[in-house]
Amino acid sequence: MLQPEADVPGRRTFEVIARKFTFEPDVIDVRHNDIVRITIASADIAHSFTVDAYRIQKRISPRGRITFEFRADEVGRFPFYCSMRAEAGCADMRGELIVR
Ligand SMILES: [Cu+2]
Repeated sequence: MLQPEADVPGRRTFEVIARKFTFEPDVIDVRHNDIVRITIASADIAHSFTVDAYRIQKRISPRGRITFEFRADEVGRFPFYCSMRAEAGCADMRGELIVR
């Protein structure tokens, strides 16, 4: 019998709100090799969720939401940020992915 996805060992699920000009939460803290599922919803304009070290570059439409998954296969502390520049404040949207 299939388990609900949230019950799969090693899967971590996060809901992130992107809004002018923050991510909430701004820390995503996981264990090495967790499968990390992130849903990001924009409360206003288009934003991105970008983690260079993990080659993640996701665009969220105005008031849109996206879900994606990756394996946290590299240990460390990795900045994430919004790469959109239509509004200057997006340059201040920063957070940290921590893989322990
Ligand atoms: Cu932004």
